[in-house]
Amino acid sequence: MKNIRNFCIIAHIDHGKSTLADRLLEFTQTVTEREMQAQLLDNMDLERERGITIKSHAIQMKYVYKGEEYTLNLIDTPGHVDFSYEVSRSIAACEGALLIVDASQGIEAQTISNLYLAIGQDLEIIPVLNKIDLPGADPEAVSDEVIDLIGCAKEDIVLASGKEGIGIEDILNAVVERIPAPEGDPDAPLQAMIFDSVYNPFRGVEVIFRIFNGQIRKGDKIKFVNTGREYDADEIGVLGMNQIPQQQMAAGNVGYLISGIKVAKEVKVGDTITHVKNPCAKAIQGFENVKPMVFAGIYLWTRQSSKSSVTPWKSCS
Ligand SMILES: Nc1nc2c(ncn2[C@@H]2O[C@H](COP(=O)(O)OP(=O)(O)OP(=O)(O)O)[C@@H](O)[C@H]2O)c(=O)[nH]1
Ligand SMILES: [Mg+2]
Repeated sequence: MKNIRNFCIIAHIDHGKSTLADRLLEFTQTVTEREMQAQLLDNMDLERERGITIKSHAIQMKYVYKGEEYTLNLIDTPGHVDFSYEVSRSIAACEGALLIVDASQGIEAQTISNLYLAIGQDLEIIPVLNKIDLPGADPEAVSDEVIDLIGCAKEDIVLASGKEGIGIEDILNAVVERIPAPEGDPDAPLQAMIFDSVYNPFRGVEVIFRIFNGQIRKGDKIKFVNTGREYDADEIGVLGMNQIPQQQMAAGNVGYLISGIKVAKEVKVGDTITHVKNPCAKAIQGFENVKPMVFAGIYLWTRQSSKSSVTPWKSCS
């Protein structure tokens, strides 16, 4: 577990999250040159048509840092305010977040509300100034805005351009160095949180989960705590460019589960997966209180916008 990092990418709409995710996938050779296309994780038809992210997308990368291999589970999130709920689910599955800010636009409403969601879940925040290649970029002024907002040091801010591939290695190194490894007990009863689901017409509903405690094996009899429904774990695995089936997965990891569920409504995001025998004592908490955080974020942003100075929030490190 000490070599796992779970992080999401959050920002205001269009500040370049998905493009930066492309560069991370390229740099870590998760995708080949042949497979690469712009905003690769935006794989829904509607996303490609509109050029925006609608659903969160999780993908696993391997990264070697100082001679050690790390497993990085990245979750790209949508920036549009209509999809804040998506973001909140992803945040609950992570220990850290890349907070992307467009260096020509500066901090915007969703920068703040997504930041507050992340802080609400106690995530380590890595601020990234993106699009520094743009002629209108003003990294100095926008750095000051970021420092005012989160109270970090200037050195904590990573300068990047997803378009030009600037700062990509710095981001990966910061992920490994600054985001804590997941905690959890692999020997405890299984406790995993569903943070997304995808309907596949051939395989049924694919449940995307994060394991907090315990282990899950292919073929296990499992139960969703809130709905009380029981299933067989027909297939489990990690999410690379394609799904990579596994025999067993343990605390700290992120993956998918296929268990013959045909109806999307049976899967409740935020629900806890456990074993039928030896179930965990309680469902995972900390999910239901994230929505009020969005409103708190928007409220505070409105207040801050009408004042000239911003209250520092929390140190980045
Ligand atoms: N000049 C420049 N343009 C960029 C950079 N990164 C992204 N873009 C452009 O900005 C636009 C938005 O990029 P996306 O990566 O889709 O942004 P996003 O934050 O994922 O957007 P949503 O998921 O819809 O919120 C696209 O036209 C990108 O080509 C960059 O570093 N420099
Ligand atoms: Mg996107």
